[in-house]
Amino acid sequence: MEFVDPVRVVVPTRLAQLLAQRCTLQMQGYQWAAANVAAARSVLSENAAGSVVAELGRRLARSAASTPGWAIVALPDRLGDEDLQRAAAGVLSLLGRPFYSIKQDGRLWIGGASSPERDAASFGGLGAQALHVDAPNVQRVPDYTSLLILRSDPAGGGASIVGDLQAALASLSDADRAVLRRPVFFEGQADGLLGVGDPLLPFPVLTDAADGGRPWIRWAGKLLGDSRNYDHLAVLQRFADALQLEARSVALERGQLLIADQQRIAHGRTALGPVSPDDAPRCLLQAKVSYEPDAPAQQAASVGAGDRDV
Ligand SMILES: O=C(O)CCC(=O)C(=O)O
Ligand SMILES: [Fe+2]
Repeated sequence: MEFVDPVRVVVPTRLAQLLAQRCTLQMQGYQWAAANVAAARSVLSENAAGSVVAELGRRLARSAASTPGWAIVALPDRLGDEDLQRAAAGVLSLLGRPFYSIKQDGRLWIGGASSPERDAASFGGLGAQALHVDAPNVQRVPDYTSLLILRSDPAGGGASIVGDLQAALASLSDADRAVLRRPVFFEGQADGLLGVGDPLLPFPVLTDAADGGRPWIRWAGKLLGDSRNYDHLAVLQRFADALQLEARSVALERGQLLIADQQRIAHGRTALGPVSPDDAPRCLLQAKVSYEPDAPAQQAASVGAGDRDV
């Protein structure tokens, strides 16, 4: 797998501090409170934030044809943990409405320190995690997912992996695609999730877009290990192999926020290193975003596209 050192979208300290001052972690149900979204967008429409908005739009806007579909946003690592969460939520609001799909004390940012007590391949576990989209088994897959690193793995493991789902799909035969369109696939459970519609089990891996846009690809590496999918194992394996060719690994530091458009990009991680009693473990948080076409970074990209056409 290729290791990449991508360009990071840098949020200047003053801007991050302003976001942390003007926003809270207050929720409205499972969504970040509307007052927070408004406050964040207001801070980011001034204060020389134009390049952050434009850069995020260039990497992540849905309307832009050839964007990578993922970004790493670098917030100042000396901000406190809560300020990082507020500032990161503000950045997410450039793409849509931040929310949580898994209720964990009603917090926007779920997760915490990694632990050997968790299942190795799960959130907060110590093992590798195969490429996947979060919540593939629901009616409305979260549009964007994000991971905020509060502490990287002291043993040097736990790199993030991203893989381009659409590129992998493009390399498959029509016959394989036809199999993936069948609503027969199983992965995990989806009870009690918020903001994502009802559970969809079984589900089609591939759902074409009604409007000719990008299809949804409900992918999780764990599909390969579920005996309910064994009739279609060969096709799943071909997709997994194609996706692996697209996989890139990136090492994230404290204050860095990985954002992935789940319509385009699957994510995962490499295994963490051995846990040591002398070091605090890796600590990371996760929040989702539902796409809003009028969000500032979505708009910035459409303006840019129009400019180029003229
Ligand atoms: O630990 C990580 O880096 C990724 C975790 C994740 O993507 C998940 O649990 O869904
Ligand atoms: Fe995930």
